Amino acid sequence: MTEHSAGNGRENTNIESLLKEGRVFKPSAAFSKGTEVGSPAAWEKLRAQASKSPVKFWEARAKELRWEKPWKKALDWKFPFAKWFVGGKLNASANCLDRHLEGPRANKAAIIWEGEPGEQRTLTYRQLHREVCVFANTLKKLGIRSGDRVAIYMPMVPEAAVAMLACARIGATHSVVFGGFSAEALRDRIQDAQAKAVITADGGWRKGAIVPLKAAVDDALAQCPGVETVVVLRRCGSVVSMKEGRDHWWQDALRGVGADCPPAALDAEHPLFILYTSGSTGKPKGVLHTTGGYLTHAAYSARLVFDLKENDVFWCTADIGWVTGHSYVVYGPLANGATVLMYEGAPMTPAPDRFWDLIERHRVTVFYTAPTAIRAFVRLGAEHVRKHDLSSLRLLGTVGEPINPEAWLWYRKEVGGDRCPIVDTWWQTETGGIMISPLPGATGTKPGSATKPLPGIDAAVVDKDGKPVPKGSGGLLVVRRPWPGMLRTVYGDPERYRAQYFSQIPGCYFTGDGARVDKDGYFWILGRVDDVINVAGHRLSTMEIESALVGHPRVAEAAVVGHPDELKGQGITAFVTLQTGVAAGPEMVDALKGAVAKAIGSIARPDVIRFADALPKTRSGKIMRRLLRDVAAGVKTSGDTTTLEDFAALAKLQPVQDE
Ligand code: 7RM
Repeated sequence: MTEHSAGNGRENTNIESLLKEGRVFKPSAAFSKGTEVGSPAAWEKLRAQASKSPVKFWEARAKELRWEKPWKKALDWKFPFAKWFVGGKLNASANCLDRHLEGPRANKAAIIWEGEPGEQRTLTYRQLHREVCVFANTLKKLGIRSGDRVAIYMPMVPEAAVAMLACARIGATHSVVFGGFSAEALRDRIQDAQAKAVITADGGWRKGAIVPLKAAVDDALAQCPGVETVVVLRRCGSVVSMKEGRDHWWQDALRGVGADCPPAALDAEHPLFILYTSGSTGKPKGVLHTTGGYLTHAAYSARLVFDLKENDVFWCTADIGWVTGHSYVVYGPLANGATVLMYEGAPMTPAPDRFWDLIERHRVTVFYTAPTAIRAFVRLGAEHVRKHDLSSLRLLGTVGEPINPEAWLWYRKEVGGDRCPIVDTWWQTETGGIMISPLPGATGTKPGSATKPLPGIDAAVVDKDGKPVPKGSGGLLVVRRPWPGMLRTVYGDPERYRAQYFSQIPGCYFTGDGARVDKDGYFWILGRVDDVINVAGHRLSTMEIESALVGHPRVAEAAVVGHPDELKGQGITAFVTLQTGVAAGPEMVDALKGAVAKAIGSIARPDVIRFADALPKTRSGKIMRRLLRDVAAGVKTSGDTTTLEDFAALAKLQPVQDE
């Protein structure tokens, strides 16, 4: 099967002809009727308004939030540093909680949660508010103050959202670290953010086993003297060690703590969170987001793109350790007073129909997931989906990587019953919220295209000089004007912020993605043009993996590239040169994979390790990645190889059988 085929041959033929037709899927009149932006004309009106006076447009969106004090200046733009809603004061947790307690939403479900083993809990807005207030007071009691950084390393349980919102309530900046990251990755992030406290759990359930989160925290903290306080949620009941004076059980710490906790009135530019993401160079970057602009963008995009209504049950399957979990599990939907479903565990546990079972039982109406998950479901077969009544669904979404049209069409037919629009949403950790996406009641969709920039977002495809490329040609995806949800800096490293995002294309924010725009103005994302690879929707830096490999005492040199993978989008191939005299073999393969998992986490474990006597290099000593990518993809090498320092190197590359 090629990367872009799925299902049986007959289905494929139909899909092929369907794609050739260039069919546009228009929203049904019934769907459009109930939406805020319900026609191409309404969309165009909004877009025109936004491009005529973008700052005014965003001010109107910001006014939909609750402010303690109005701003004096909507945008202060000193390239490449932006400040939005300067002088304004607000609190993100008050916008997500207190605001909804005044009307009928008070007793509406905010979070419906299901643990992997099957436990269920529902927290109304009033209950969630109370939990956040008590926990915020607990953090204060433990010495956490406004401006402190707090690392959150939690499973997908309601307390993860409580921890984030409690930090936001008192002005502590949270830095959520994905629970799948290793102790070393956690340590690096804690150190870089200079976190003073860590909020974690004894463990979390995944694939029927306990992920030992607290043990990883203990390992990490051996090298983080700055951490004074650890709060540990008792989730699994597993045995963990507790360090006297430093570690506190969550459930014990909040005993006797009151629920009266007025939200701190914070500057619009107060740092709300840091989230680490992989870039093309060096260690992960701490992407910094602030309060007013981020929340404006998250709330506006959640409402328009997901068409959130009072009766919706919105399920975004992302972990809170990723930006998608920040913006579309927590801040975006809760700012809109929506009901979110939160699920702790793996999609195939205990059976391949777990997701569909969840949708059926909780009557999920809007479902947002990753193409890699959809491809895994395609492979398992539609019978698991068909066992369930998914008639509650009315809208589907995807995020994280390009979706191949076959998976898109399967999603639409098998999950959406041919009745639900699909929103393919393009955005990044750095952008804070969705940037390019259909509006479901207005935009005709083409399978595989994220369609058009949201009103207010000035995205374009340009060449290296920043000049727009002709329609239909590939180029670099940039954003030409600041937007409220944009990152403000790389934490502690403004120069890196400038170099990474604002120095490559004159006057623009550079996304790192390639794209093309078709004759109808639709954007087609072509993937990363830098050394970032996208494995199952997870962003990984080839350099980080390389540095984990060369950290092994027997490794002389390593080069990591992505190869096409039917399921994960990209897989990881590592080319390794060992120290002289070290034998390559299966033990070495295991040792190296283990070294990467230890340094970063299992998500970064290479699929294939290939040993070489020498890596192919240019005269200036640069590893020829393009060539290695071709080798890894199993295709004949193309292009010019005359700059190869060692022609023999290519011939010597030996595949080592894997798994
Ligand atoms: C939200 C998120 C960002 C990178 C981005 C792209 C890729 C994300 C899409 C997509 C094609 C999409 N944040 N990407 N969404 N590619 N179509 N709809 O994923 O920071 O982790 O990754 O993901 O390459 O630059 S992220």
